[in-house]
Amino acid sequence: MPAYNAARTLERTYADIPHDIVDRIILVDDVSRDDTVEVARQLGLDVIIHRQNRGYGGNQKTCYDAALAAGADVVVMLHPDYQYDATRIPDLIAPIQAGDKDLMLGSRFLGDPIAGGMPRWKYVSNRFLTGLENRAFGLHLSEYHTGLRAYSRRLLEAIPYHLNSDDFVFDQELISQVVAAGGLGIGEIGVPTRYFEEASSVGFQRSVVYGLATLRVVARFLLHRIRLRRSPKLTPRPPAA
Ligand SMILES: Nc1nc2c(ncn2[C@@H]2O[C@H](COP(=O)(O)OP(=O)(O)O)[C@@H](O)[C@H]2O)c(=O)[nH]1
Ligand SMILES: [Mg+2]
Repeated sequence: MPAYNAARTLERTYADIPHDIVDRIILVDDVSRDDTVEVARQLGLDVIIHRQNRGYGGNQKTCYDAALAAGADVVVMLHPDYQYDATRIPDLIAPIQAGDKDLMLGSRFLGDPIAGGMPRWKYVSNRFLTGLENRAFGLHLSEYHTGLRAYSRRLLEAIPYHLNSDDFVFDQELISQVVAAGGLGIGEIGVPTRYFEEASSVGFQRSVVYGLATLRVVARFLLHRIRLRRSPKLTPRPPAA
């Protein structure tokens, strides 16, 4: 769980995690201004604290490093803001456990995001970016912007995610890396949409920045694929000896 000011939602999020199949819960705190760390410790989570705020992508880098070091076979990324239904984790990871997929996304767009409270402007921009990314990446996903994802160990070992942005666009860069690597299966399951005050801090201005950064990810991917400009980010790591 990449956490930033999640004290008010962490306990609820934690309670929904299926503890029979999740061996370990790692929370990385990105210098929250609330009691996220205290709540996480009370719940018995493995807490890692950033000394400086690094952003959402920088937070995930620490999360995945820690999960790989802990020996994880399957890694689930879950926002601690109770926006995503953690009870769906078994269904989310089943295709990875079966060896069929390496990346699984919990998609709100297989249901009705507007009925779940997604603001209309977020719905429209999500649809637009998703359409564009599908065409560029040659995929048929229903959304790219979810906060519930699962990865196989071999994916995280192959993808040079440390080279990615420390900001929100990290998530989009990672998907472009998975496509560029080839041979990694991508799938999705439907999850409910939940919007409420604590679940969403990203406003219009940051969303525009995020949208433009996503366009840059797509452009970089296309230039790399037609071999006009090679990107180190999109070059998989060699397997560990
Ligand atoms: N590390 C870090 N995480 C952040 C920051 N801002 C938001 N987040 C996290 O990023 C995730 C998505 O942010 P959120 O406000 O829920 O976005 P939205 O649900 O898409 O509107 C949440 O889990 C937040 O805790 C930040 O400045 N640093
Ligand atoms: Mg949220």
